[in-house]
Amino acid sequence: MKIGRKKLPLGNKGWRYRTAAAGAAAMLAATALTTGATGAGTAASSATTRHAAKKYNIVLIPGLTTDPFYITMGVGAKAEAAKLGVNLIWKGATTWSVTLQTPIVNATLASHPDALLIAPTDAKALFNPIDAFVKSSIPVITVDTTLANQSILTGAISSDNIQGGEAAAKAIAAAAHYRGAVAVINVVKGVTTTDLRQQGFLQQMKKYPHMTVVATEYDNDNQTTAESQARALILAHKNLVGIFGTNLYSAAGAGKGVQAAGMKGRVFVAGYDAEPSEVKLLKQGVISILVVQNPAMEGKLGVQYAYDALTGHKNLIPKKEVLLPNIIATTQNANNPKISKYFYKTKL
Ligand code: T6T
Repeated sequence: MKIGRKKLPLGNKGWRYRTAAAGAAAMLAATALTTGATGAGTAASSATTRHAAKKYNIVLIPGLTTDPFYITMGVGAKAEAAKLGVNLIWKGATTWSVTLQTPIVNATLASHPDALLIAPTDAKALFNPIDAFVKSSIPVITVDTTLANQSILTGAISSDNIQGGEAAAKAIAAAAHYRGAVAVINVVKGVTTTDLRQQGFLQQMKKYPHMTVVATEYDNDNQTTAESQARALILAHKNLVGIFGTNLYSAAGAGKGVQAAGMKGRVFVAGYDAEPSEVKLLKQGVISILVVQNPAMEGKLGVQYAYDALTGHKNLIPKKEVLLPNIIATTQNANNPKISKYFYKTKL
């Protein structure tokens, strides 16, 4: 799957291509960068050259710094930053926490970066801290999670979370022959990505008259909690046939819980993301499907859009949130390099 600068996925509405004018502007910028050293150029290209001479500081604040999903995003962002000649500063809390992320965001504003890329840990609570950047004329682009009110943002990039939730529901339903009880293990309410995944899952489940959703748990992004919740769900619901773990920790915990209870093949796990322990459970058949995202591309596009905003090419940034397609990994295709190349990295 190739997602370049020309072809951009936009929500469920298909793809939007950059216009010829936008493409020409991008080429002009690229030319200006290369011709700048020789001193050639028109007024437009010399303006771009002036911009390019400045080493921009772009800060990336992930949901948490220890999560392979965000680490993979950081890898993509760093590579793009190196290509464009900007500094990428990576900082954040080591756990998913509004209380810990907020002061980091505030301290970042005090350091006056040129642009901010951020995965807000809450759709509403982070609005004011982010708005303070916008009020200081610092462009903000959300990556992965976003704000409930996106009007202040320069750009937003995520995955198709509704589609991912639906795919999880379809996989569990098919494995269980469209009968039985299912449960969701989610992170915490108020997170745009995981709220939408749950929504997609629940709306798809409604289509199966012989299936019921018996519980929705919240693990606060803690794998051990998710594992205990999975074990408790198995004990409480004798007809349980599936669990949907809406992110990496929820899915890995659900898988471990099912494995520990000896319920592999009877309780099907559909999960999100693809760090090594989840991939191992997938290959063992404990997890049936993983909805894998493309965080490296999210990081790459985030840096590109920040650069576009800083170099006078805001017109190149899609106005609507960009939703990247998911990759569906299954026990059967997990060793296929076309799928496994999307599995997450654990080091920046
Ligand atoms: O699933 C990703 C991310 O998309 C979500 O917003 C939060 O959880 C993860 O980082 C995985 O742990």
